[in-house]
Amino acid sequence: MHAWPASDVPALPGKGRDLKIHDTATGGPVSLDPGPVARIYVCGITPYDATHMGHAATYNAFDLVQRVWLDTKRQVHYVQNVTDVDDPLLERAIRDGHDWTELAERETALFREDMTALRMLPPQHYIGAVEAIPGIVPLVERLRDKGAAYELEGDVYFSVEADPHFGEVSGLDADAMRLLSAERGGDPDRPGKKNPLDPMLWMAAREGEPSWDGASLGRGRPGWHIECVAIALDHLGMGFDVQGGGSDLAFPHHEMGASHAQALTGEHPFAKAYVHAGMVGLDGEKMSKSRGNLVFVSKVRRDGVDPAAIRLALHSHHYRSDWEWTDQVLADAVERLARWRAAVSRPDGPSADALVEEIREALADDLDTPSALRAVDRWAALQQSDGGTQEGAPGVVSRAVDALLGVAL
Ligand code: 5CA
Ligand code: ZN
Repeated sequence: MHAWPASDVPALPGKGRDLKIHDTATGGPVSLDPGPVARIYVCGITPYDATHMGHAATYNAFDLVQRVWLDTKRQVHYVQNVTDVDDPLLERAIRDGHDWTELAERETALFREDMTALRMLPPQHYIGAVEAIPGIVPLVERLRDKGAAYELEGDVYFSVEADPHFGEVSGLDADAMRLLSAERGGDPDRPGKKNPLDPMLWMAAREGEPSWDGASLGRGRPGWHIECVAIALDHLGMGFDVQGGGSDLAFPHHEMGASHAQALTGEHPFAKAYVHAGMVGLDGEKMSKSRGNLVFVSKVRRDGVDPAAIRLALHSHHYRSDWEWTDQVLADAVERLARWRAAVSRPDGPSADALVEEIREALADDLDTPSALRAVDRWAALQQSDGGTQEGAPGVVSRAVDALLGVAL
């Protein structure tokens, strides 16, 4: 699939700091030490009801990871998927009487538009589940041949016991895993499974549902976790730097994905850090497709809000916290954007050197955007009170805010 156009990332004077980021698996901050090419996989949307502010907040966090890396003069190799065939997508298409491929295409197109408007950097490889099927089938066959997968009434399941590291990503106990598995696409109560947590790798063709040639697996369609594993291994390989997504993906999705890959290759780890963004809520509940309490980026854009203000609204909370989308969050961001724009509109102002370092320091410290915003606020306030006459300083601030925060002033 094609991704979306990249917005310009201005080069800044000096060099940024190395990123320290919270890793779910170790439960603490890790100093990432990527090579000259940093590698990141971020789970993409299931294309319906996109793009809501929860999605946008999660992609915002991983866009910042890349901006910090780019500022350290590294290249970034970024891969993202689109889950363009899966139970919830098919159910939605049936509910609304739409063709599932058209629904997926339309929603993916809208996501691309939203990402472009928000100046999120595009992945180099943007891969749909359907197009990944030819790569998924041999992985499932290999898992089965290694004894890490088994068949149940034509479906193929992964055996969680095949990976000695199973459980290390989420750190959850068996009861918690079982509950989350039932909530998030698993089938712990299906009779005949070796372990209730075992996830499906390949689902045999069902009447009236799309299916593909699965070679020795028979016709069917892929399970969810193996989709991301196949795409990540194909384009990044084992031991890439960051596996990203919202906190609802830690278990089972990222846990299972890591185990699939580790059982397949015998290597550990799948990713050096598992990074999870908090959940954005609306009216006291997690913003979710199933509840339908959604605020769409496209709707807010249509209402005339500058996408840069949406971006600032996303930055106003730390990526790891759970937070509420409210009208006030957006109104504050609109006001802040106007203040910043006024401050950079003059040819001179207070020195920008310290500010650039403050933004760099805040972001390198587990993407602390609230601190970064406060630093720019202080500079803008100083500008307002005529606190400096350095020529060109506003231009430096503008470029730094664009390069590091993805906000065009
Ligand atoms: N296609 C899969 C990943 S392979 C999927 O989870 N798709 S999704 O459309 O449901 O979610 C896309 C991303 O947005 C995921 O990283 C998910 O964790 C994140 N997300 C979903 N809802 C929210 C929310 N309310 N707040 C923050 N992030 C969210
Ligand atoms: Zn995924």
